[in-house]
Amino acid sequence: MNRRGVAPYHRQPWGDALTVELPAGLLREFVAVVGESHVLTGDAAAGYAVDWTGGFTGQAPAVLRPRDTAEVAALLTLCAEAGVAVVPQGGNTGLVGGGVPLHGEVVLSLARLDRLGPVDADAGQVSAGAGVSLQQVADADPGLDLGVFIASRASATVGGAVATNAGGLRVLRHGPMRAQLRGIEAVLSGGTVLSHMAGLVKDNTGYDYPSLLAGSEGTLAVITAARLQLVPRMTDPVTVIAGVDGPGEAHALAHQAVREAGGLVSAEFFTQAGLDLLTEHARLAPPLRPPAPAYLLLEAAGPGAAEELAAVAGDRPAAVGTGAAERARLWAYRERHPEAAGFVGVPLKLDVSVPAAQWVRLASEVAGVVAEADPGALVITYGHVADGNLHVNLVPATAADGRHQDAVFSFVASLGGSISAEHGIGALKAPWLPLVRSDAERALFARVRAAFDPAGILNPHVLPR
Ligand code: 2HG
Ligand code: ZN
Repeated sequence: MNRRGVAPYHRQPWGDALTVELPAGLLREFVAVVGESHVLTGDAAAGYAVDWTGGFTGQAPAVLRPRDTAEVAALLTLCAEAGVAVVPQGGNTGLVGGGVPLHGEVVLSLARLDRLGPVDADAGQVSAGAGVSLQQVADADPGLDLGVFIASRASATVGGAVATNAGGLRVLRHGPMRAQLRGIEAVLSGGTVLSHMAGLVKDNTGYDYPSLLAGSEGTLAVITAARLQLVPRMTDPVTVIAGVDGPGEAHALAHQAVREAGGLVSAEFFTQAGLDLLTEHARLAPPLRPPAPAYLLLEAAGPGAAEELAAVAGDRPAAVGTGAAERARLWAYRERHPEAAGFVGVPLKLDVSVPAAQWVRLASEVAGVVAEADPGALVITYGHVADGNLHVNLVPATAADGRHQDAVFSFVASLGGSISAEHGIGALKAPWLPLVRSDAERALFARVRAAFDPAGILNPHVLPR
C-alpha cells in the first residue's frame, strides 16, 4: 500500500507476476554460454524485476547477462527452442512496464554490451553497444552531442532508448531516437544477426528495418548496437523560465519561440502544483517570486539566443541562466518533475500527445477528466509543449483498476491524440491500444511481429498481438 492507502497499480491484470519453471537443463545451457556469474537467479535477479517507480514488480526465473552479440544470439536460440519468453532490458528506466518480467519471463540484460566505438569525425557518427548509456554517447566527442536528452540519461541505455524511441527535452530541435539512428545491429529470436551499420545518410536499398525497430519495444528483435548521428554541441546556451498564467499562454509563447527563436532547443511546461511538491520534498527554492500558475522553460543556443528569448519572454517574470551551474539549477525544476508525484504515492504515468491545436484543451481539462473518475486523485501535468506532448502523472485515491487510463485515454482519443507520445505502450497501456490503432493496423502489427519473431518469445505481453 502506498501513502494514500492505495495498492500499487501493478497489482492489476497486466502484472500477475507468474513464477515460471524453466525447462530442466536450460539453466545449465545458459551457463555454458555466458558463464555462471552471468546467470542470476533468486535474490540476485530481484532488482531486474522491478521498475524505478515501484509500480511494476514481476519475477524472473533467470536474468542473463551476455557480453556480446554472439552470446545474445546463442541465448535467444536456446530460449526460442525451449519456448521461453524473454524481456530485453537496458537501463531499466522505462515507465510503462515494458522492460520488467511481469509474466515470469527470462530477463535478457544488455548492460554488458557497453562498447562505444571511436567517433567517426567525417560523418559525425558513433557506433554504440546496446548497454552504453546516453550520457556516455553524449560525452564521446567534445564538439558533438547526442540529440536526445532525457533526465535519466546517466542510466538509460542506447538499446532501450532505440527500442522505445525515446524522446525527451530536445525533440523539437533534433527529433526522437529514431531520428538519430543511422544503422542497427539486432538479433532475431531464432538467433539470426542482422547488421546494417555503415551509417549511410542516403540508402534506399529496401525496407528501413532499423527505423521499424525504433519503438518496437523489444517485440521484434533484440537490439545489440546502434549507429548514431551526433549533432553539434550547443554554443552559448541560454535557459529562461518565464511565469505564465496557464497552458494557453504557455502554448502561445512556445509557438512564438518556435517561429522567432532560430536557436530554440527546448520548450517545456510545468505548473505550480508540481513545483509545490518539489519545493516541499526536494527542497528546491522557488524559481520566481511571486509564484506563477504555470511556467514555460525555454532554451536556445547560438548567436543572438539571449536576445531572442528575451523578446519572447517580454515583460513576464523570468529567471535567466547562461552558465552551466545556473542552467542546471533552472533545468532541475523541470527535470525533477518525474519525481514529484512519487513523493505522495506510487505514481501512474500517462504520456500522451494531441494535435497542436488541441494541446491547450488537453492541458487545461485533463485534471477535471481525472477528477470525474477519481475526485481525490492527485494530478500533476508537465511536458514538451512544442511537441503536443503532456505528461499526466497521477496518484490515485481510489482503486487503480484502469479507470484513470479509461478517462484520460478516451479524452485524448477524442482530441485525435495518441496514448503514448514517447514512453511506449508497454504493459501499462496495452489494453487501450485499440482506442488509437484500428483493427487493420493491429492486424498488420501482428503480421510484422510474426515475421520477425515466429517463435513468439520476445516481450509477448507488450504491444499485444
Ligand atoms: C520527462 O519528460 C520524461 O521528464 C518522464 O518523459 C515523464 O515521468 C514522466 O511521466
Ligand atoms: Zn517526456
